[in-house]
Amino acid sequence: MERTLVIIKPDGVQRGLVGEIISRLERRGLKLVGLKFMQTPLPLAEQHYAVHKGKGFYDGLITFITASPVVVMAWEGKGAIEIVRATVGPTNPAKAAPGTIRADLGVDIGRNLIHASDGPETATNELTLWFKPAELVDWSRNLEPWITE
Ligand code: IDP
Ligand code: MG
Repeated sequence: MERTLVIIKPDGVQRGLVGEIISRLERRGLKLVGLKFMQTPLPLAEQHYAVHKGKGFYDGLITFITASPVVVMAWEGKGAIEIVRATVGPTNPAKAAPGTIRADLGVDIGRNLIHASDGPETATNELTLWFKPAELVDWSRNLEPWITE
């Protein structure tokens, strides 16, 4: 079953939106398989956003993501990566469709509340970067047949 990494960024934690964001992913039918609250060490932030190094927003992004604690999660489900990205919405909340997390809860591209892996390879790499194997939990939900055919 597919797994994806989701981070509630410092703005989501500071604004008290942790419950709201988790609730939206839970209600979508995805299964939580990893969860932790942490202050992001600088080297981890730099590794996570290595692909953006050299871009104009990079320094601000690193300062922002390490400024305050984050909630790091692993979510599992059929097509979880795409489903989470669609639930989150596009990078810029100003351009996101209402109904998405970024549109409903945010206004600014530099404060877009949430990170979600953008593909299978990224998901695998990011889950390995943020979680030790033992921190990801295999468990079964009795209602699974009522969510996925
Ligand atoms: P994504 O989070 O939707 O995958 P990416 O393009 O991978 O978007 O960018 C990573 C993060 O960098 C964004 O979520 C946002 O926090 C930040 N970012 C991207 N573009 C800009 C920008 O133009 N200004 C400020 N921050 C940006
Ligand atoms: Mg990205």
